[in-house]
Amino acid sequence: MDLITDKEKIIDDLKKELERINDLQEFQNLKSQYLGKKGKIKSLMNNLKNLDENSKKEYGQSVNELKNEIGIIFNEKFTKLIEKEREEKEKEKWIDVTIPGAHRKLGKESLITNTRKEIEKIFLGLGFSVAEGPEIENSWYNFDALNTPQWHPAREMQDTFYLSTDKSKLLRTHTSPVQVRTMLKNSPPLAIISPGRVYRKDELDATHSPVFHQVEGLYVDKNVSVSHLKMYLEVFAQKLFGNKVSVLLRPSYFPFTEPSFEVDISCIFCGGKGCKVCKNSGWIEILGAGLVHPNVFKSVDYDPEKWQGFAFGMGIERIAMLKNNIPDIREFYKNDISFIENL
Ligand code: FA5
Repeated sequence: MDLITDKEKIIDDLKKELERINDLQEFQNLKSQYLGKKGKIKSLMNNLKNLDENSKKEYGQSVNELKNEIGIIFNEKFTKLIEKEREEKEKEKWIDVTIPGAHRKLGKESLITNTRKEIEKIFLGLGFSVAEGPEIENSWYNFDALNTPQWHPAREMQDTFYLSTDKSKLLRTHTSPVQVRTMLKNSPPLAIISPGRVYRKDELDATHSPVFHQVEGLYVDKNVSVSHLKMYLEVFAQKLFGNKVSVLLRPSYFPFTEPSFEVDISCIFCGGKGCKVCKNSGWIEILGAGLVHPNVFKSVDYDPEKWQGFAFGMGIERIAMLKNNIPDIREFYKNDISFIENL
């Protein structure tokens, strides 16, 4: 047997076979075909017994050399396969940091919050501070202390959600009870605004909602008159709607103010000439106001001979509708994404 010729062929064949191998399982199978118990090297060794003593040593050495060479070839391939496997795993984990990120839609402030903040900012700039009160209110704060005892017909002006059969607990119908709470806690003079949610048994339509938001204003000092009220409201309206806006006070009635007014601004759509929005009157109503009634001062232990004040209350939704040309209050509560996005 010419082992040298055989050796070259064996190595050639092995290299060709290894070229085709791509995974470790196939590699192990091939390795045992060469180096395993029943492998090629083993069967070459088995030939030893047929050789005479002189040839045995040389043959044995030659097979061992072949075995070592094959071992080196398998080790080289093994290193390549392991490297290939590592690269593949790396590729699976690879992140392309240059790909633009997925666009996440960011939420934005609701128009009601936005309008509330705008109103707050104006009054904070005029020296007012912000006060808050509870939405579940005691009827004394919501009505009695505001000169509206239980027998008073004005209680019917605001259709109330009562929370107890004796009508002592209710959902506040306006932000005016915060006036009472603030005056009970603080001595005059004071200037506050109070934003918040209010509730009324009103049918939902284009301009009414059973839940809506108001901003209350209260100013108490000595010698306060209607001209102070008008001046503050004019500054407010001009900051909110523009310098050309003028303010009109129309006589009205609220039990907690005397005199009382409905306050209009000149129509922001036609400049006062008359249009569909202002029903050709040239004026748009934005809030209720008046001088604090002496009985309200008495219920919080302020001396009405010494102190005067003005108060006002506006609906935030109505202001936001005017400013943003929204024809229907129900838009605020529909959660229609195109309405929200376009604001
Ligand atoms: C009041 O609630 C008085 N507390 C305001 C006030 C305060 C007057 C201090 C004098 C002194 P009125 O009921 O008019 O007033 O409501 C005030 C504003 O709330 C209205 O001008 C309107 O803009 C808004 N409003 C009233 N009812 C609703 C409703 N159902 N849905 C949305 N907005 C409403």
